[in-house]
Amino acid sequence: MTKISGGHLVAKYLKEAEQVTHVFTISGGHIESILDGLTEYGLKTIDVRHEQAAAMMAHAWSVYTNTPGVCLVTAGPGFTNALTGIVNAHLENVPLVVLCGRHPIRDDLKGALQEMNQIDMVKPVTKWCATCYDTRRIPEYLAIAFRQATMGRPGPVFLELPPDILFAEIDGGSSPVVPRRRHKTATRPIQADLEAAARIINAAQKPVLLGGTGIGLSDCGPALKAFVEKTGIPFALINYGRGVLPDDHPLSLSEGGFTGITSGLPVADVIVAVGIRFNWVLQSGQLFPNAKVIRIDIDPHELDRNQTATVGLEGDAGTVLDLLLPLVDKRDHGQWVESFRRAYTAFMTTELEKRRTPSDPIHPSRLVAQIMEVFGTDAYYVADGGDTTYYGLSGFSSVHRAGVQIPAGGLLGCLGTGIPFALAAKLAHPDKPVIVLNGDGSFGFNSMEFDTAVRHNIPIICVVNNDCAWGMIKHSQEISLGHDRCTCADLGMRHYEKMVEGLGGYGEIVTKDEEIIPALKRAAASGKPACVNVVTDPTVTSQATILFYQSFSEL
Ligand SMILES: Cc1ncc(C[n+]2csc(CCOP(=O)(O)OP(=O)(O)O)c2C)c(N)n1
Repeated sequence: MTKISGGHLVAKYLKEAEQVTHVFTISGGHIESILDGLTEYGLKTIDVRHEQAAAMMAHAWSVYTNTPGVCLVTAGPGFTNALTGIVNAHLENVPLVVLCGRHPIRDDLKGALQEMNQIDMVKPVTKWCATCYDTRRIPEYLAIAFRQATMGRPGPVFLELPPDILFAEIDGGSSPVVPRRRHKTATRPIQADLEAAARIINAAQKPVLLGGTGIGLSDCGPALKAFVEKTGIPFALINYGRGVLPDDHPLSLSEGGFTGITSGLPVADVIVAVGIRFNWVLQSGQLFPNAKVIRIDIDPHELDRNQTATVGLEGDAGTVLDLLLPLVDKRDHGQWVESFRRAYTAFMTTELEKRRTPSDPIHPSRLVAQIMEVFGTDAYYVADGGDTTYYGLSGFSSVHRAGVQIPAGGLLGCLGTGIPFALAAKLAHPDKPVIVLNGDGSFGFNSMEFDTAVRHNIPIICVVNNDCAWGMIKHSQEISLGHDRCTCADLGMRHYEKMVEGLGGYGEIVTKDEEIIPALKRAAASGKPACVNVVTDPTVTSQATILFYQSFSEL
């Protein structure tokens, strides 16, 4: 009978049972057998320059493809470097599968190279973690890992694979790889709760639907469309729910940006919250003190977290919306939608004016508008930074699912996520432009991944919103400590475009408004991974910074 090594068995399982096509990784001796298996079975390896980026790219792959992303890292430092990416996926409920090397079992407690207790360290930030001790059981462990990552409320999982079991060979037939059965959750709310929710929706005068990652992971576009169009409820989608229905849908409130949306919520009388957590982003639910709240979530613990639901409906977002559909009335909330829009349009007047008007020095809002002018809504946008994320979120718009992502604005608030997200977006959608707007500070964390982009020919366009500072921090220090006491907040002018050029990409510096569009067009035409380094007004402070500072000063 033909023999197969543990490492090859891992690759065989990924390919045949899970149809995995891409694995994000950095090599290491402990995992060599898996890497060789990936070659043997024809999986594409995207080898990066820092394991943090491998974890973040695999996380983003889950977001852009709705299939679990896989990252493979070596023992010890490979593991610790990936940890930030794992925590980020944990806080965002993303189905990330982390395969990790480990010191040999036979060397436990001997002081082996890269020996450390990875499991205890990763346990609090994963849905499931384990060590596989038997080559024959590799397919079984992997099946558990994928099930745990994807079923119910998704999350990252961690499987440690020691070299003793990876290099060992077994009879090929003794550990068959069978496709994993996919089960969709069948949890459904009781009928009385569905009817109570429908009564509230049917009586609403000023309802708003807020959708989050649960909508994105449920991928329930048709159910959501049918529900909002029958009930006439205007909606706002954030996080990985963004774009499940396009921003240009007549009932979408996305054009107001998040600040616009929050400005209208205090007068709402009913909030239908679907797959969205009431965390700091929604000010723990305090944004809508006067509303009855219907909360729909796959995790029952979320239904009353931070604010008791008027009615809580446990289940998959799409399934629950389908169940509600026959119970709700056909309504037209046209007047309410218009008054909501008028409220945020007035609120945004200055911002809209800034977008239209050439500026010197360049205003970040104008920069975002010029980027939109070139690439339009048929593109994928990522923003990363502090103030930069505020401008990106309010100015970018896309017709695609997850077409506008602000991964640094998640619960971990993790700078450096932008370039890995953009690379994964381009791998998942090679025929669409992918633009990442980076703060100059956050650019530094994963900018070496431009080497990955060049080696693998992943032509993203990175626009650096270069204010020569850790802007959000600098501006909050200016407000709280004074202009003369800012600490660790300045970066100075750096030619990031030359760095990208040095790595084999395309680079340009821009200092004048009229240069922005031609530079972006040349960057796109180069067909290379590109960096357009735009020097922007260092004095501009975003609304987000002011709110952020206020939230601390109120402590
Ligand atoms: C990994 C990480 N380190 C530090 C911070 C703290 N932090 C939040 S905003 C910010 C400044 C971001 O500066 P930049 O990326 O240049 O964007 P800007 O605010 O200038 O748009 C920092 C350092 C963080 N959120 N994440």
